[in-house]
Amino acid sequence: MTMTTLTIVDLHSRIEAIFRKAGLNTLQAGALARVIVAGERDACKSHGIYRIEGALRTVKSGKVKPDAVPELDLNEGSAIVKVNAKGGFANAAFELGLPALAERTRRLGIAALVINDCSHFSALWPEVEAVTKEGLAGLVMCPSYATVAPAGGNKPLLGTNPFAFGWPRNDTSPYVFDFATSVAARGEIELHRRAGKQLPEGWAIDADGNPTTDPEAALAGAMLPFGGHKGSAIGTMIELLAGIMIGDLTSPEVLDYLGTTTLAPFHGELIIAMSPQAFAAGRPGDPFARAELLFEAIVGSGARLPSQRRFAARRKSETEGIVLTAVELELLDRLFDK
Ligand code: NDP
Ligand code: PYC
Repeated sequence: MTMTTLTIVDLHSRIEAIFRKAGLNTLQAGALARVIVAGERDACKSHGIYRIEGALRTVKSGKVKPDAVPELDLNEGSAIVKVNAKGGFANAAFELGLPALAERTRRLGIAALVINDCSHFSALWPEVEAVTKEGLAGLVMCPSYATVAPAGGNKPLLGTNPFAFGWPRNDTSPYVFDFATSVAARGEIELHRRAGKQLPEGWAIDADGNPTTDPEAALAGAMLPFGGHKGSAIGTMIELLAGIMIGDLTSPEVLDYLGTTTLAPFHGELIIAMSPQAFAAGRPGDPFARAELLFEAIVGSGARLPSQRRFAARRKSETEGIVLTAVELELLDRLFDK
């Protein structure tokens, strides 16, 4: 297979140009290009360039505003900072709200950023990593659309509801995990379908509620939560906190609103930031030093830390560039010419 290597900057320019040509303003196009390039750079294909087509489809459908300018509500005196995405993509709204979230967290020890009225299709680790760059721990979550059956149920009522956590570390990459609360992200099912590959067992049920390894049948049926009733409960918590509590749509409501899973979901997002020093104040030991002992013990036991694969891929891309297949390059050309 022919492969082409692009620099991170070149790939960013190409993706940004596709979005600008599709009518996105510079705020929206820049933020989307950053997150999609980050997916390719870190070898997270399920949220890389394959997502561009869906984003463009969503623009064309009118279910996202390509020229939205998000609005920040500082909500002074409160621990809750809000950004209304004004119908645009979540990424530009997050970039707008992050400095206020960081400032508020440093002041109060804990604060939250609520994003409302946004279209969201990306991975959460870029956001939780941005929180750790501020020296803060973070939790990020959002609903999606109803494609996951609760454990023991046979109807898709929950989203794939991603959940990410980050802990800052001195002089090294942060501790970050970020996963769908379904067995796998829906993007993974779609990538299996495109590659003509069967799914591993235990990922999905068909429209009649029977276990299936056929990606088509899984897309027509329901995905399963990770960890049985435990993942199901965490997925439900995300519907409550990042849907109902923030006055935004839950996954079934998103599906009703869109009428399809072929467009990027439209809902809200919740980001909670915490200052480890503020929480540990007055207690023995430095929280960051103590965390390092825990990480050392985990790695020393033979396990790897989450995101280590991703950070290794990032280091490689930063030195060697991002390798794309001929099919991926053709996709970029086709999307620009559309
Ligand atoms: P994965 O199962 O691929 O990975 C989940 C996390 O676990 C990663 O942090 C990964 O680190 C880590 N991990 C994997 N294997 C190991 C291991 N052996 N030991 C330690 N850690 C490990 O994630 P999903 O497929 O569930 O989700 C993929 C992406 O999809 C996420 O980024 C999520 O945000 C996104 N998503 C977005 C949605 C949305 O609505 N916007 C909906 C659902 C998912 P590493 O990367 O280093 O392997
Ligand atoms: O991969 O499950 C997923 C997903 C849904 C919305 C965005 N990503």
